[in-house]
Amino acid sequence: MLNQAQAEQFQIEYLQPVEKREDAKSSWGQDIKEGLSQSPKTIPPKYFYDDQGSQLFEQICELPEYYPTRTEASILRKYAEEIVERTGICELVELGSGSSTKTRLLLDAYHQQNEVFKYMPIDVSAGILKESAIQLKQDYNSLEIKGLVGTYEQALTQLKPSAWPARMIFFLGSSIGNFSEAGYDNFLNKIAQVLENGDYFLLGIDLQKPKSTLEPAYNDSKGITAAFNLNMLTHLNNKFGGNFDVNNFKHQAIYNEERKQIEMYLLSEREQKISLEKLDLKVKLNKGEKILTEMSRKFNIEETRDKLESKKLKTIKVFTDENKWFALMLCQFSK
Ligand code: AVJ
Repeated sequence: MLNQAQAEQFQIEYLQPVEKREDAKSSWGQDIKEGLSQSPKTIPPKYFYDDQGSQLFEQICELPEYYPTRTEASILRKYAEEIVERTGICELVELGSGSSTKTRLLLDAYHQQNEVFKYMPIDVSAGILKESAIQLKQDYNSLEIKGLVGTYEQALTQLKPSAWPARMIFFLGSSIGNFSEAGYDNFLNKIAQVLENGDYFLLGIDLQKPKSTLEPAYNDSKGITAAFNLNMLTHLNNKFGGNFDVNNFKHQAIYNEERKQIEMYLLSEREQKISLEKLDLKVKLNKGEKILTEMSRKFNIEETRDKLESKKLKTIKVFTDENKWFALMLCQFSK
C-alpha cells in the first residue's frame, strides 16, 4: 500500500478495457477461450505478467544466459546521450515498462539535459508500475510521472495528444518479437497513428543469431524461465478460477530456424481436463500436447528498417553492440 505522501507524487490511471468501446475479441479472458480452442492451443504472452510473473521476468533479465537485457543496456549506456541530442525535450512514453531499470539509462540522459520532463510508463502489472514509480520519484524529483495500467492496445488507442514539443514512444527488450507477422504490422500501424509529425519511436530488437546462443537464453540452468512459463497457469487459476496443476506441465523452448523465432510451450505430461470457472470453459489436453505460450521473433536490421519505413517511420540511426546481437532503432515519424 502507498502512504499519502507517496501517492501524491505520481499519477496512476487504469485504462478502459477496449471491449467496452469496440473490440470484444481483444478483451482479457475472451482471448483465452479462443486460444485454448485452437489447434495447437495457445495462451497470449500478456498472461505471463501478473505481479509474480513480472518479478520472475526481472530475474530472467539478470541470468547469465539471457543476453538481451544486458546487451540492450550496454547499447543504451553508450548512446543515451546521442539519443537525447537527437530528440531534444520529449514526453517519454514506454510500452511494457516493467521495473523501468533499463529506462533509467535514458532518463538519466534526459535528466542531465533538461530539468523537467514527463515519463509515462505503461504496463499490465499495476504492482510493478507503482513500485517503480515510487523509486523513480525518489531519484528524479523533477520528473512528472503518469503511469498507465493496461495493454499496449488499450494504451495506443487511448493515449491523448501530447502537450510537449515532441513525444517519443519506446518499446524496448524486443517485446515486439512477441507479435505474429500480422500483429506486428497492426502494432506499427497503431504507433504511426498516435505519433504526430516529427515524433520519435525507439525500438529494441533482438537480432538473428545461432541456435547455440538463442536456446540457452530460454532454457536457463536455474530454471527461472521454466518457472516464468509455468506461472502463467497459476495466474490463470487465480484470475479465472482455474484448476491447472503446474506439476502436470513441463517448460519447453526451441528455436525454429526456418521462422527465426523462439517458441515457448507448456507440455502436458498426461491426459488432463482443465476447467476455468469464471470463463465457463472446459478444456481437454492429451498426453504430450503442447500449449504455445510465446513466440519471440528474431530480427534483421535491414528488413526491420524497410518495415518501419513502410509505416512512415524513418530510421534516423541504428545503434548496436559489437557482436551485433541486439539493435536499437531510432525512428522519426514523418507523413
Ligand atoms: C519480454 C518478450 C522480450 O521474448 O525474450 C524471456 C520474454 N520469455 N524469456 C523475450 C521472455 C522468456 C522476452 N520478451
